[in-house]
Amino acid sequence: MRILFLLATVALGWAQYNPNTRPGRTSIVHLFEWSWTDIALECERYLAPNGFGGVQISPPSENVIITNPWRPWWERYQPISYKLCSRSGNEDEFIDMVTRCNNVSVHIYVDAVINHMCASGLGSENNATCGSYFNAKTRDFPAVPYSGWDFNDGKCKTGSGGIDNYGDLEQVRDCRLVSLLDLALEKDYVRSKIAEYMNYLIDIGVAGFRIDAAKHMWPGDMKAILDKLKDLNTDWFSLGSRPFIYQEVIDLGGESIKSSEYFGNGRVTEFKYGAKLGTVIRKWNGEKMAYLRNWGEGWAFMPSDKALVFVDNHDNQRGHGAGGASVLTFWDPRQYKMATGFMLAHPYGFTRVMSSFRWPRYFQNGKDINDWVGPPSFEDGTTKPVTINPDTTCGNDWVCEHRWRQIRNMVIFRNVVDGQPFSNWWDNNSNQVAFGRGNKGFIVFNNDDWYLNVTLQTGLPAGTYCDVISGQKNDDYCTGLEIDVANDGTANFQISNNDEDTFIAIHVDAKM
Ligand code: AAO
Repeated sequence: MRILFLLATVALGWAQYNPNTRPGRTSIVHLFEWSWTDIALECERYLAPNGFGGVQISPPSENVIITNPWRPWWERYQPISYKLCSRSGNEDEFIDMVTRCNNVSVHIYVDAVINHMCASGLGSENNATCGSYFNAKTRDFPAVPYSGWDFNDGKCKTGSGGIDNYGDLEQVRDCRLVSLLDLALEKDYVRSKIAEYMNYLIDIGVAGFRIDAAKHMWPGDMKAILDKLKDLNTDWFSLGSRPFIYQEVIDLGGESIKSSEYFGNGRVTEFKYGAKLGTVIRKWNGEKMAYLRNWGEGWAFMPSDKALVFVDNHDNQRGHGAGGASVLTFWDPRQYKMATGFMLAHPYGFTRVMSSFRWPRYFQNGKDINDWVGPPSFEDGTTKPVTINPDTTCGNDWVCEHRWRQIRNMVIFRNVVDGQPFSNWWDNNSNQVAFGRGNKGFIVFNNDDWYLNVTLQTGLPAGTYCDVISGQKNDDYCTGLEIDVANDGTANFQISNNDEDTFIAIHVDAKM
């Protein structure tokens, strides 16, 4: 009995770090602002066949409708209730998406906005996406229900009621983040309402949660909520599986709150990753790719098995949140592909690929004044569908980075090399670097302003391999460069700094 109990607690503690992706599928993609209908289709037609493990979706809960500015993407971070209707679709569509994605082993990860409700100044003149009545001024959210007792108004000690100083951890957790009504998470009633919402999603079949604004919640309060969560739905997950938890905590150093305070609850977003990788690929501050030799914990990042990593996210690709100007996005495609390729080849962390929409970016005094613009939509505010072009890219201003050949093929690369050690590092002491993953894959980058021509130990079995960056192996045919690995495992690589993509990746599943 005692052993059983021990086993159960060990399993419980561990499972929260486990992404619950199907074995051999090692990445998820954030389909930012996609509709549930489009995500269901994408799971079936693209994500499953290409080895994606899951999808992070935009918040599914009811939110306030903001009309000034017109339907900003960020209205979805202002909940009104935990009913499932939003710009992405209604409850039936949500259930259909989760079912269809799970049926092809692509799992759904919900962005859970549980730290707060909407902005404090909104009143009954405002509408919400399911039509629920609310009045933020009187703290009235009858569709949950929450009332004045359920917020931290009395607990926050700043004069403004908001967070004025990120150096003061009590403010960060007890006061309002950008004026959003801060829930009193020490109350069992509030915890239970949130757990009820999350358990409903678990029953539908979701595999885990991104915990929005986790830094603004006391780790112990969050643990109390997580302890109320059920195991995953056994229609798709093995008995006793726990929801995957990754917490949005921005810790670039220099503030009082540390990522490590949250490790007891699950994984944590490693924001240093994208900020630093962007700096290196851009060659800012004297950085060079040769320094990536000890990438990961060697760069003072959190332990790999606690980290959720990404090149950019929906905030910092448009100047929100943190990371700064160094963060690479689809707007710099050549460098972005290199950064994403590096991330997906490197063993550190659990990887999330970003998939964006295009907006009319417009800088004034260094700030993008259109950083609020919502997803491609019709005049009435309905989100436009993701159309697919004959060349498999997306239309209607959906960027679909996850469909770019180089990125999609690196998602597959990561699956092929899963579990293999980081090996055979080489660099030219500048921006030409290479490394392998055991005897399964090898990647070479040329981010210098000159030609690369070098013979390297790849660790791979002898044979001819198809480069999955310039092309890919289709049946017996390679549409890109071919690389010959000799009997001793060495191969010659040549990359011009003027090539469309200045990196080459080969793996055993693309052997001719
Ligand atoms: C909108 C309006 C606001 C308005 C509000 C209410 O923009 O003007 O007051 O409505 O009417 C999103 C949008 C917000 C939006 C909100 C609600 O981004 O603009 O507000 O929806 O609609 C902090 C949080 C982090 C948060 C991030 C945006 O810690 O949790 O801000 N991200 C999540 C979501 C995000 C969402 C929310 C949370 C809210 O991903 O989409 O907001 O649900 C420092 C701190 C960070 C802090 C940043 C930004 O960062 O460390 O914790 O993030 O500041 O305030 C250097 C430092 C770095 C520092 C950075 C920026 O890089 O090293 O630490 O500078 O100063």
